[in-house]
Amino acid sequence: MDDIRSDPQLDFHRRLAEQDLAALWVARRGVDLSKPRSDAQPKAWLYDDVRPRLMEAGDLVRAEDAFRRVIVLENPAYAGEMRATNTLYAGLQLVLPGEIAPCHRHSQTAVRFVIEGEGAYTSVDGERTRLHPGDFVVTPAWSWHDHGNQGNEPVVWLDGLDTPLVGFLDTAFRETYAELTHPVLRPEDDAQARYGANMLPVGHVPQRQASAVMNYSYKSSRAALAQLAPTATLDPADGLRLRYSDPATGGWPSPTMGGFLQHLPRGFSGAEARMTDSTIYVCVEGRGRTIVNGTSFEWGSHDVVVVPGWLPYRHEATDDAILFSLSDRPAQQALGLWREDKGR
Ligand code: GTQ
Repeated sequence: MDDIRSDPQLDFHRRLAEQDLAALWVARRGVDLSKPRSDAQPKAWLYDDVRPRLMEAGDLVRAEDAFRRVIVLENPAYAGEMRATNTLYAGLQLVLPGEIAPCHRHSQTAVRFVIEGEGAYTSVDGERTRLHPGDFVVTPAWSWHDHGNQGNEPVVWLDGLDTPLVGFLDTAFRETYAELTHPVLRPEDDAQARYGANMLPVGHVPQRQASAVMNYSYKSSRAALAQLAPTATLDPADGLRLRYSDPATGGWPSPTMGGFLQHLPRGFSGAEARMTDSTIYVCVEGRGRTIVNGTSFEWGSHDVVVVPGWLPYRHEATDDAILFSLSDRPAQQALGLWREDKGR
């Protein structure tokens, strides 16, 4: 009976394919449509393993020639695709003393989290900000930006870009600036004074979908966590977790990517949770592990862990720990798609 039935069906499917058509009930057979299943794999990179490669790159290419001297963190599920998660790109960028990463702009948004080194700046549309370890910096979509290291030690930061998402939407544009650097148009950290002091210029109207401030200093974010930690009510899964916000709107620092800084007290053993946003964690201080879908990833300072969307994760801290993270939650929330499951 089966053969008699399947033969006409096979012929039907072949004829559909010839007309660029397909039968939905066949394509979806056996697929669990009840929840997301990311192709991305949970993955960790230890800084001690990656840093030597980054320094090798420093010997091999100059920042000016490479445009951006970055070692990309590629999810093994997307080999060759420059994706850390389904939607996010991540890389470690090195700028050596005296170097300049030339000015350009693109429709992708970039966020930076400074890993090590003093003496570098980044410039956004002619305003510079000095980078210190732990600073969270936003380079809005289509803003001119260059980076320079005027100090005497290597400076490394994590770049997070929405490149895979922007690519998926076929909205990638890029332009190179005519000069190596953008002219300086405003005093250093002007935005910090105008927007970052819990005040706003009277009549301020946001000019673009990006944070009014460029640089969220580790000094102030870390101080907030330190002040709150002793009395904070901890989230069972995420401990004390704060998000970086645009002071002019209260919203996310960019339409596509959000940033977080969290404190997990020594001995913290988190409840399991899952969220639809895909998250890239960087340990800033302390030690611990994150168990993602049953696999345990140990982390210490500067190590990176990727948690794909909707995979169960839980954090444990063996020392007082500070974790930075970035995710695509703003994009998901803007589209009304974001969900979390904290088992409550
Ligand atoms: O600093 O502008 O890691 O354009 C990848 C692409 C950094 C940047 C990256 C970029 C940049």
